[in-house]
Amino acid sequence: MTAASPRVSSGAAQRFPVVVVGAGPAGLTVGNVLRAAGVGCLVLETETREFIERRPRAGVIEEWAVRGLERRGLARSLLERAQRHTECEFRFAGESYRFEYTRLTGRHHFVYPQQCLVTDLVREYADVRGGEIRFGVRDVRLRGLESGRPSVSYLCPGSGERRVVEADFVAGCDGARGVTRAALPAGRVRVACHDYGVGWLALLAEAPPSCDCVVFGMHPRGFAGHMARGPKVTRYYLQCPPGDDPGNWPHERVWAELRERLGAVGAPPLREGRLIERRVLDMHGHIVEPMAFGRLFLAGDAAHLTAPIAAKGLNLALHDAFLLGDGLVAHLTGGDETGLSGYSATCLAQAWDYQEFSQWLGEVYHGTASGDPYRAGAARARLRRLFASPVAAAAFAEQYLGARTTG
Ligand code: RFL
Repeated sequence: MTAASPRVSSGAAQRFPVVVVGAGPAGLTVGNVLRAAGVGCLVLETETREFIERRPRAGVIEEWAVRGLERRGLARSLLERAQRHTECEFRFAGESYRFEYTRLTGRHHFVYPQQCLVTDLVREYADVRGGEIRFGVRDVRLRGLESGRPSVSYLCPGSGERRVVEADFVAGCDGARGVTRAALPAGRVRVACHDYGVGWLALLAEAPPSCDCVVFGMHPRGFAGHMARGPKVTRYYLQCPPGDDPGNWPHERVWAELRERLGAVGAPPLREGRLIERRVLDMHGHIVEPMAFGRLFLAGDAAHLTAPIAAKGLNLALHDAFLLGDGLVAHLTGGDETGLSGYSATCLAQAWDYQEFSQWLGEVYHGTASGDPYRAGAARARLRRLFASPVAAAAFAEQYLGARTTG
């Protein structure tokens, strides 16, 4: 061993039926499903518990996903505390247009901050169902995925020792910047990417919502969005150049742009507040095909990154996690391989459906400010159709609210 290489733990490798890499919504849901069925499981996470329980991200959760959590005993707090949203508003050319999707479909959205869901899922997994989770791990590596005995190793946060854990299966739930995706050999995987060519300045304001629903502003200066996150915190988005520096967006400029882009006749004034998050997200998406290799199954953002345009990423992560959790339980407790063998194809159908809708909606949001009169005209036509054609409205509502397309 060289001086630079970490010490390998002297004890025998530990063994768990499933090692889950990543404690986001996907990994924690898989872990909870496994623990509920009495299946042994270890979750590895690079961050601390405090960090993941405070990391703000998504907020819009689709009704089928909440019902899926509820069926698995994971939605108690969410159902008590989440807001129900029944309509959204489009603002363009100085006018506002309400889109009442619950009236059309009978279904609604739940609004519940992702960090609250993660907090609930960690508590249930670790404190209630007795699942093991190791925080702060470093340099996670996967081996032997094509063998019947894969292993995952990592560096311990305290000692710097490398620990090896053997498993029957590995769930790669480590998000878009994780390591498990890279374990799929280059010749056996295809990554399909889409770059929207724009950035979004993602903002969290310490201010109550300015409207009783989600608002989308299509403006020649760029898209702007308003989404409640709770009674005292609101998420806003401003389209900006990709790679823009958040430092270019001081408080006054942010609120002036939001007022301009979300302005409409009769619209209530924006309720301004301190900006507690300000980051630029480059809008792009990708899908990894297939989502499984040997004993490794990818779930959530590790397999498919969906730009937050249509608020689909968390929902897709839950979709995968339900199927993967159920498939692993069926295999490990009853030898039934059906769920795992169909896992990748079923998840990919759903992921492509949501990617396509995000692309369609992205053009509605960004066409107006594209500088291309053709794209701007087409975006206006899409918007007009939503309010002129009941069939177009029903189709939009179905996709906006989301549904499991398969399974
Ligand atoms: P996550 O949540 O990224 O969790 C992955 C976890 O893995 C850890 N990790 C590792 N652990 C061990 N070893 C490694 N090598 C590791 N590398 C990373 C990470 O620390 C993390 O804890 O992935 P998951 O579980 O797949 O969940 C996906 C969702 O988080 C994501 O799709 C959504 O947040 C996307 N998204 C939205 N989705 C919605 O459905 N509705 C929304 O309203 C919505 N709004 C958003 C969003 C994403 C946003 N950002 C920041 C990209 C708003 C924003 C601003």
